[in-house]
Amino acid sequence: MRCGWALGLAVIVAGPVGAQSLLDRPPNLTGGWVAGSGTLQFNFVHRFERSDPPERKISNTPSFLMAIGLPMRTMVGFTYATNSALSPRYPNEWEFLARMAVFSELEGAPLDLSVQAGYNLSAEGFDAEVSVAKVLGPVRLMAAGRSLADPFASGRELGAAGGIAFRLSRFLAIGGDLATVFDRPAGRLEEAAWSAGLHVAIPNTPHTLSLHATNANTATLQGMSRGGSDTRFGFEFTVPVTLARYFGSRRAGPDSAAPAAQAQPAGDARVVRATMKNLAFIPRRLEIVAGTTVAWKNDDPLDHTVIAVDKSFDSGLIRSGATWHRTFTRPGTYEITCTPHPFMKVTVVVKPAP
Ligand SMILES: [Cu+2]
Repeated sequence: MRCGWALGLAVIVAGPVGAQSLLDRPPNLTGGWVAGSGTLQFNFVHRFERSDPPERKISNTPSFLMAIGLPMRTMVGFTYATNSALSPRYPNEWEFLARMAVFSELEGAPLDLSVQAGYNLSAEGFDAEVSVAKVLGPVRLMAAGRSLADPFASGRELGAAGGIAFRLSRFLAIGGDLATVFDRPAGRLEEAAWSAGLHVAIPNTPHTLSLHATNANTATLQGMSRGGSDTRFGFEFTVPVTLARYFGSRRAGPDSAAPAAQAQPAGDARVVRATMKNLAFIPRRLEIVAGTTVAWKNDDPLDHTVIAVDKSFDSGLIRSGATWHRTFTRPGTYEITCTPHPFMKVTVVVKPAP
């Protein structure tokens, strides 16, 4: 199949679970997700391929991503794949990467824009990607442009990718993508890369699971851009580990990229909307005037609470998808946390009404 100029249309599922959720992206696109600040992210991709008869040998291709979320919506880490076919005689593929979500729809930008740069030891060169994503109802659309080191020569290759994911429910999404490099040298066996998957959020956990089919091999930028002639079946499992809970909780502090939300201008509707997402209150600091109602929506696939540290109020369990309101009538500073996740913190500063 020759897909010379095929340029994917990228779409993935919009959703409550957040950027590192597999419900927000198809199997071979990152969607520009970054781990939350202070979160160690471990993603495990495992793919299987069966050889022709009579052997029918099953070959496994695992890719492990280990990354740490930093402030400013930045993440650094590596992907390691043990059965890479990217470069002859180099089955252990390492990619060291840094990714930044420059603009985020969650924080008011019209779309998500992310950049990634890294070095692939197997291709012996630098790879980079710029990706955009846009949520349209239950759909998240995504497109990416890539500049890749050529693992067979000293040149560079430009590529593009796109995908679609569609949110069927809070716990279920389907997604697919297409990626290719342009001007592939004649005689190269590789094809456009494709994937299709069913993605599940495991209820009451921060984990998501992808069950998918693809002709791509490893989960590096290189691996996701190059398809083969065989279809592989596999899964991905995501494990965010919130390190912030093991360090002084105060240090989790306001995310410098997330300005404190301001109270609505005076009027009847003094309601400030906030969310609980990716095991964090967003925003982490609210400044309001007395009489303002804060509406916290639980956008995670698990239950949270909104409880004052001094126990002066307690929402009780707020189910996934539910919203809880509280009107703050007395000026003061309220330190708030979540009972099952005490590392979640939000500060509400209530100023006297003018
Ligand atoms: Cu919680």
